[in-house]
Amino acid sequence: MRTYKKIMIMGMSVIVAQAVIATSQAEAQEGLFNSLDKNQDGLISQREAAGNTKILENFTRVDINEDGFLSMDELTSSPFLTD
Ligand SMILES: [Ca+2]
Ligand SMILES: [Ca+2]
Repeated sequence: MRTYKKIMIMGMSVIVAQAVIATSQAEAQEGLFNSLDKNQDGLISQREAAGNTKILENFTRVDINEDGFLSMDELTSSPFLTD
């Protein structure tokens, strides 16, 4: 029974740690988004993306709805920008 409890606690710690990592990544991307969105219209244009090589290189792939701008959702859900 004690072993079972230990395993439960270990498992829960892993889940909590993963949630913390996921949250900090999302926060980092939000911070990145806000710093790139110079005119603060809630979208990143190709010109604004010029400040970040990684985003610029993946711009067309991150721009899921192909409107020529990156929204916060497109940026945070993109698999191309994670390290
Ligand atoms: Ca903008
Ligand atoms: Ca878009």
